[in-house]
Formats: sequence, C-alpha cells, structure tokens
Amino acid sequence: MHLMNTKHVTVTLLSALLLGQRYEKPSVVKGRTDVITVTPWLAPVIWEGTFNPALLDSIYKPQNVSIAATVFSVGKYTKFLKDFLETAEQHFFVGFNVRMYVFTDRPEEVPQVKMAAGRELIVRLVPSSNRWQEISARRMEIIQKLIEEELVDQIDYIFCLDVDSLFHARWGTESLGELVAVIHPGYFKSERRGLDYERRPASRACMAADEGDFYYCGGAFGGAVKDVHLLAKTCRENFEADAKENIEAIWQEESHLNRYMWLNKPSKLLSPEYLWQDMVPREPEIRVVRFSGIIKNYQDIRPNFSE
Ligand code: UD2
Repeated sequence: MHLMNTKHVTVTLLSALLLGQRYEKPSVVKGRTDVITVTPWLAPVIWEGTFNPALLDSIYKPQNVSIAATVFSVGKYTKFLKDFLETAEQHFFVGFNVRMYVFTDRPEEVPQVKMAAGRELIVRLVPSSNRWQEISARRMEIIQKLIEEELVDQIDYIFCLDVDSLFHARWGTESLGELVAVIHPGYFKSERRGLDYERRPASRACMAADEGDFYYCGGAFGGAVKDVHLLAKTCRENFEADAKENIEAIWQEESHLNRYMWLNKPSKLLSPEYLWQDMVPREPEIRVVRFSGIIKNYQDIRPNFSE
C-alpha cells in the first residue's frame, strides 16, 4: 500500500487543484429522478449520472488507496479468466494500486495477462470439488482467510467477483465504501414477495415475508477489508452451521449474504450497472453496463449440472 512516488503524488495533487476549479457546479435541483440515489438509511446508490469520475479519482489518488479483488476459477471456469482479466485491466480501478487474486485448482491454465504498473496478478491454489454449490459457497471461507493472513493492515478495500463476467465500462473509486452491495439485475424492480431469498425458517439465511430491502448479488460485493472480513466470516459460519443440520440455502452464500446485508445495512449500494446479466434485456434506467455476467451453458461447465 502507499507505493506511489513523490513526483506522482505532486502531479496528482496539482491535477486535483486544477480540477477543483474546472468541473461543473453540482445542482441541488438537477439529477437522476428515474431511480433512487439514496436508501432510507441514507446510503448512496451509484448510477451513471450521479458522480463525477475525475473528481472522485482526484480525491482518492492522493490517499494512494489500494484495492484487492478476488476471483475464483475452479474446474472448467478457467476458460473465463482471460477475458475477465483483460477487461479488468481496461476498466477496473485503472491507474490505482490493484492486487488481483485468482483462486484456482488449475494454475497452469491461468493466462499471462500484462498488468499495468502498480497492478499485480496473484494466483492461489484451491482444491477442486465435484459440487458447484460447494465451490461457490467455499469462497467465503477463502476470502475470510485471505483477509486475515495477508490483507488486513496492507490493503484498504476488497471486491469479490464472479469470473464468468466481463468489464465493459469504468468501475472505479465511486464504488468505494465500508460495506458495498450490488443490487441484483434480475430483481431490481421486484416487490418484497418476489425477491428470491431463502424462506425456510430452518436456515440461518431465512428472510421472513416482511423482511428485505433489495436483493443483492453474490457475484459482486466488497468494501473495506475489515467489514468484508466480518461479512465473509459470518456467512461462512452460518453456512456451515446450516450444513451440520443438513440444510443448504437456496442460493448458497448469496442467500446468507442477503441476510447479512439486511441485518448490517450496506453503506453504499451499486446499481445493477455493476453486475448486469447479458441474458437479461436492458432496462431504460441502465444507461451503462459496467460489468456483466456472460451467457454460459451450465451443462458444459458445472461439475454437477443436474443438481
Ligand atoms: C449466482 C451468483 C453467484 C453465486 C451463485 C449461487 C451472481 C451474478 N452470481 O451465480 O455469485 O452466489 O448464484 O451459489 O450474483 N465457480 C467456479 N467453478 C465452478 C462453479 C463456480 O470457479 O465449477 C465460481 C466462479 O467464480 C463463478 C462463481 O463460482 O463465477 C459462481 O458460480 P456460478 O457463476 O456458476 O453461479 P450462478 O451463475 O448461479
């Protein structure tokens, strides 16, 4: 962390000062009116048109923030890595210190991707599994350990991302916050009863009919490393306690994450621009797709398709 040289910091501070004089004055009456930009607990919701990227970067640059990202690529999912990593280089925190962690059981299949200065690709071996549900859910345990063993006190923020996805446009400093959740593209206009939470009281992920703010993605979440550590640890413990009682939440760790975010409100929400799904038709509120899940043939890539 804080690796930038003095010349870089000076240039950055100068550009921040210049920018301070140049950008358009914010209006108190103009802005997005087709979507909410703040939640009832006063967390901002980030959409295109709600922020000035250059201004935000000029605020964060002098702080020399560092960002880790985790991506799991187990079994046949290694085939998604090249496009994921190459597009991350084009759009994900460009110009900032980034550590990209790839967790895989097939390190020999990790492509060589040229990383820009200040950005590092780190490959870690994880066991394979013949259940996709386990691969997906076990991410919480690995993220918890990663933070404990090497990120805490070294890295400021972390984002945990699905690999079968591509970046198409900027994902940057506007997304930084203590606890950050992405509103799921499949449910962003749904009523409570339409949100696909775990509903069985036997599970620790259970949400009652009168609970829930939004349905959040398991495929992208993040925040300050300490906050994400608590989230990962809690979801892992609840998932494991459920498993001991032979219950697995409907959407594994995503269901537990949703329960966690209900009890511990995210401090920043990212609109579905930050994890769209290519198979979902675009909605008028989505002016930019920044990151999206590609259409995949589950039968070809999952170790256990039929379950
Ligand atoms: C959703 C969520 C996902 C997870 C899952 C429920 C989104 C966009 N995706 O996606 O995050 O919550 O539901 O468990 O919110 N993986 C492998 N190898 C495998 C299987 C999975 O590496 O054999 C990893 C990989 O990083 C993948 C992720 O786990 O992106 C999630 O698995 P998925 O994409 O198959 O799950 P999906 O599409 O149901």
